[in-house]
Amino acid sequence: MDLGRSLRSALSKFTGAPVADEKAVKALCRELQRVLISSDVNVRLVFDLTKRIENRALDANLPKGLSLREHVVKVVYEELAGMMGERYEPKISPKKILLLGLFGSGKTTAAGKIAHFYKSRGLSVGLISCDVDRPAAYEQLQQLSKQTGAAFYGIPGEKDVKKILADARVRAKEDVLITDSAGRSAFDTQLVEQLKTINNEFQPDERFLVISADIGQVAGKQASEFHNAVGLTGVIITKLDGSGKGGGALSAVSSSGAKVAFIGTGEKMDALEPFDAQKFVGRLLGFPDIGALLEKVKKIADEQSLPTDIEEKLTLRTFYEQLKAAKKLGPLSGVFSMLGAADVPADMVKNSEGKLKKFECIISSMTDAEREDAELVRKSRTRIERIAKGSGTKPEDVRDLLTQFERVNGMFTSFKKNRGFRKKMEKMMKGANIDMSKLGG
Ligand SMILES: Nc1nc2c(ncn2[C@@H]2O[C@H](COP(=O)(O)OP(=O)(O)OP(=O)(O)O)[C@@H](O)[C@H]2O)c(=O)[nH]1
Ligand SMILES: [Mg+2]
Repeated sequence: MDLGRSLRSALSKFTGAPVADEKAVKALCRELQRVLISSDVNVRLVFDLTKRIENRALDANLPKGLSLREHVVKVVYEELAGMMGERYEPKISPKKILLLGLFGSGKTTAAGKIAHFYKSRGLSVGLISCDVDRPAAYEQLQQLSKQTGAAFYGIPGEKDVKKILADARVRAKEDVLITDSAGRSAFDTQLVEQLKTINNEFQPDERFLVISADIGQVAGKQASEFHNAVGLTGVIITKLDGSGKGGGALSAVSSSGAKVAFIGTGEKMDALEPFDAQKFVGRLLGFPDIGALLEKVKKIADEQSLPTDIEEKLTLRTFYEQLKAAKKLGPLSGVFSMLGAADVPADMVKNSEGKLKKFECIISSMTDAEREDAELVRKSRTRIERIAKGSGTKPEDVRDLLTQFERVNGMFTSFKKNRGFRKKMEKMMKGANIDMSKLGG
């Protein structure tokens, strides 16, 4: 299970619990400990984090206007972001960048990606091959320069980095120059010596250590070692897409005092982004814009009277109204996890947003009886065909609606017994101006 999924599931257990109290906060903290430790976050960091979350969450002075649930979600988000680091904003200006790191960490790929990054922002870029150890390194970087449209400098077969850099110094006139260096299986004096030579000859503005996320918390130790030896200006964490230890790597680098500059999330040239801890954690938690979401949930919770007779059975009509309500609230998945439901299948969220209009037509072509009982429709091909015809859609569309409905119905059945979820749902429907008393049943 990836980190984001586990974190969302931990949070939704909390937001969906019948009561949000001290006991629930403690259970959430225990769950967070389990999740973070399995992402290889250092145990000490984890305990410090959950201690802070607990203290802040149970602080008697709740911020005005926030319920305990909302407050805790916010605290968890802020503390996680604080643990993962800060935000790097690369200046779009001429500079020299040296990439260094151990074998296979992703240096050469990162050189190509950074070239793409600055090229697509209008600067000219040159790539310099200073990996004099690995025979194919020259061709690999040359290939990436072709792919990204960057200039390429290097001397095939040359073992002296000084000569390569002296040649590049004369010829390379690009705004951004990126030097790729050789890796080694371990941090040793030979590697350090070579890096020092490159450093002297190239005089880079940025010295970025490239680390693969899959080494987890060892990344912190590595960052310190390299920093002490050659002085780092930042760290690039690659392969965050394929590792369950990304949380460990990020938090360890951040606690070592080094700054995470970029993160790599794939093999393609555009799979690199400047690191922004808040954005990163927001995405992990399923709230790309958590501030806005909290605002909305709060607004809805502020609405006073709740409808008294809530119909517990989900019908096609209530289903449709729910989709519509959730859509009004913004990112569907975020809303659902806030309500205490587990992740809504991603494909359904995506689909439902595009299909609302169609669903509306289909449902309006149904008889009252059909709206109340989806089984009537499912069992009858003639009904499906009639509804499709009446709504200007295809029988597949009607069946698609039924399938989506069934999936949500399953979720709904398991959550409707859950008071926390129901209350929120009622408020949400209310906030979206949907009159529950007129719906379904
Ligand atoms: N999934 C994924 N793969 C990556 C990422 N970055 C690099 N890789 C892959 O990791 C492997 C090693 O990448 P390189 O860029 O050659 O690593 P290196 O540090 O230059 O390796 P050496 O020069 O041998 O030390 C390649 O197969 C890359 O495609 C990433 O962010 N995500
Ligand atoms: Mg390489």
